[in-house]
Amino acid sequence: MTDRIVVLSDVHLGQGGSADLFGEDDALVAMLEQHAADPSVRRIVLLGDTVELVDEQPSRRRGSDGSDAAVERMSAVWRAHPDVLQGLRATLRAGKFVTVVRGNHDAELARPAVQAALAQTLGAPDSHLEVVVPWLWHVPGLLLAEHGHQHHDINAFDHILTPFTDAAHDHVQEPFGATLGRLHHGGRSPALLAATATVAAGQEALRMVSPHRTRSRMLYRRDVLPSYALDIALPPATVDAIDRLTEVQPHRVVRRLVRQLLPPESHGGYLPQAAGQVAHLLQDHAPRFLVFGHTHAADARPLTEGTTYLNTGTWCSRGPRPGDSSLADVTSTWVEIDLVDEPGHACAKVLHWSKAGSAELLAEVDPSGTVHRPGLPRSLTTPPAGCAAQARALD
Ligand SMILES: [Mn+2]
Repeated sequence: MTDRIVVLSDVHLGQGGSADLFGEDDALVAMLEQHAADPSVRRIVLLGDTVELVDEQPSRRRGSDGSDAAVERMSAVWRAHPDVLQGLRATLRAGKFVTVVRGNHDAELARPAVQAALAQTLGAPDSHLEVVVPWLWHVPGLLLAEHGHQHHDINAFDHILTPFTDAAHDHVQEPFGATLGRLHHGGRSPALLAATATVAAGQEALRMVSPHRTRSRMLYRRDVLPSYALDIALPPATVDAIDRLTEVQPHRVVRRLVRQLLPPESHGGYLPQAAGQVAHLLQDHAPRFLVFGHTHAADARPLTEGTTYLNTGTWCSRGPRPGDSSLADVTSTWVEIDLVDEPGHACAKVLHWSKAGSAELLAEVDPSGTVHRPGLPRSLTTPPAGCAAQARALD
């Protein structure tokens, strides 16, 4: 029988109200119900940014507050989306494994109190629930999955496995991207925004070259990464190389900032590019699939011989930027990976949940690694007038 892994990400479940990016409760619940009832499905993976724990309101100070506040934010999320919570509980009750991977918007899941609250809310203790994978989720030969923000120069953490800024672990680092997001929500004039952002980027660049950061990065690589690598069945030298690949340099932050101040453009190409570098670093350990979220651009692209880039896309209202995906620019997407006999011949699909309430195929990866794009699903080929941009991005 087929052993299917379902991966979705970037649900961005918020606290309701106008700032909440998620409004597809009924669709997501229907999609979860379909998978809970499917005997082929073994596991659901929530690949980061599942709950929105970053508050972009300008009134908030930079840096996170205590565990109690983070737990309260998550409780407010479940109060705003009770059906989704019930859908996840029902998935576990149906005997499916559920794995939660941290993203940059739910980095506070690193706090033990927030993890415990999530486990309790979902109905744990339950041996089928895995909270929380801090960075890489590895099934040797088959897949290596991560949220993807470590490859994004404004959203990478200095130490993703221990994202705290103090010894007592009271404060979780906030990536520079969240600071920029807050500036954009502040209602500043373009000129004032540019000036404020430039000052913030200068401060960030100084922080990056500080002796304190240099030393903490060195200690992290020496004391934390090697045992983690063994835990996830990868060679320590490989995990160290992936960590160095994601190390942010000050000039990249400044370059990003300049682009940020210009009109929006396609920017998601960095992730398939980083995936290619990761595949190269993995060498003989390269699995069939490297799976990411974060860019909100559902995708399937061949990387190297035998390894394919997959992106789960998003379920929130902030869809992909034009050109970021080689498929359609749509939301409500996910990835399915089917292990039929051995990992080397696994297949994958990228799917979209249609407005009519059914799964539609966006791309398929066959056992030889060839990516097939069947063309736009019927529900997407006749967009209403004014929505032509939605149907543009097939190559
Ligand atoms: Mn993200």
